[in-house]
Amino acid sequence: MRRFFSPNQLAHAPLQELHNGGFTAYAESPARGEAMATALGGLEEPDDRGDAAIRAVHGADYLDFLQTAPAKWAAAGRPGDVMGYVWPVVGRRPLTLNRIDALVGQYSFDASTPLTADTYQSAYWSTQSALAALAAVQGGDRAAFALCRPPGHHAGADYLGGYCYLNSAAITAQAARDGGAGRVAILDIDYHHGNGTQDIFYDRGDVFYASLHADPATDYPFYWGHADERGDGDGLAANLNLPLPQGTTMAGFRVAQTTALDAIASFAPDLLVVSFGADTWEGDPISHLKLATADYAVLAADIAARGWPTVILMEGGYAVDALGNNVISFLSGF
Ligand code: Q9C
Ligand code: ZN
Repeated sequence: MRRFFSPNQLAHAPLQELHNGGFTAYAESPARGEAMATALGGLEEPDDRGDAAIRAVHGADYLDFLQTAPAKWAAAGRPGDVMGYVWPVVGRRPLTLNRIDALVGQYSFDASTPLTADTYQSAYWSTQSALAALAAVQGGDRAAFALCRPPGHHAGADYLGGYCYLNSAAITAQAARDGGAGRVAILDIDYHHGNGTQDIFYDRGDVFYASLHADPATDYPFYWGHADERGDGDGLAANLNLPLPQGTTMAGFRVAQTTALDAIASFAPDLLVVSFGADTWEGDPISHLKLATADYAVLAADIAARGWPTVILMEGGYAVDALGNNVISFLSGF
C-alpha cells in the first residue's frame, strides 16, 4: 500500500499543553511522526495540490487566523505559543474583534492546542498527504495511507482543538465528493470522538460519519459524541456515534465496529475514509481502551472485507514507542 508523508509535517512543535490543571509536555509531538515514519519506511512525499480542497471545508476567516495569529501574538509581546484563555460560549454572536486573545477564543474550543509559527505549514502538508492518498485511490489503488500529523478530526470548519487545526478526513471526503464520488463514508476509530468531522457534515446526507470512541460522559471532548447525535436535516441518520466504556477490549470494540460497518454498508458508499487512531492501544498514556497491537490487523481486515476503496488517515496515538508497530499492524490487515 502506498503511504504518504512530508517532512514539513514535523516542524509543528508546541512547547506544552494545559492538562488537568497544569502544563505538561505536548503529547502530539514531532517524535510521533518520526517514530511512525521510521517504522513504516517507503514513504512518498505528496505533491503540492494547493489549498482549494482546504478552502472547500474551512472558512476563509479561520484560515487567515491560523496563518496570522502567531505574528499577532508576538506583536503583543507574548513569549511562547498562541493559546487561549477565554471562550465566547455564553451569548456567542458575530463580533469583529481584534485582540489576539479574543480571536483565539473565537477560533478554538480548548487550551490544549497551541498555535506556533510552524503550525499552518505542518497542518497544510498533513492535508496534502491525505489528498495524495485520495489521488492514489482515485487512480485505482484499493487503499492508501496518509501519515497525517498534526491530526485533524477535532478541527471544525472554523475552529481548532484536540491537537487538530485542519480536518484532513473532512477535506479528503469533500475532495472525493467534488471529484465525482456520489457518497462518501467516514469511519472514525480514534479513541476520541471526531467532533470536527461530525460538525462539518452534520446536516448533510452525502457524507456518512460513524465513530467509535470513549464515552464523552467520561472522556474528552465531552460535549459531542453522544449516541443521540444522529444528524440534522438532510443529514438525519447519516451520523452514528457508538460510545464505549473505558476499559473496552477487542471483543467489545470489534462488535461496535461491525455495527458501524453494517450502517455504512446500508449507506452504500463509493469511497471510505478511515480516521485511524492508535490511542485505543492498551498502553496509551492519555487513553483508557484496551486494544492490543495484533487487534489492529483484525479490525483492518474486517474493514477491508467490505471492499470499499479506502483512504486511511492517521489521527491520534501517544505511546510513541508503540506507534510504529500499531500502525504496521493496522495496515497489514489490508
Ligand atoms: N486532560 C487526538 O487524539 N487532551 N486528539 C485532553 C485532558 C486532548 C486528542 C486533555 C486530547 C485530544 C487527535
Ligand atoms: Zn484521539
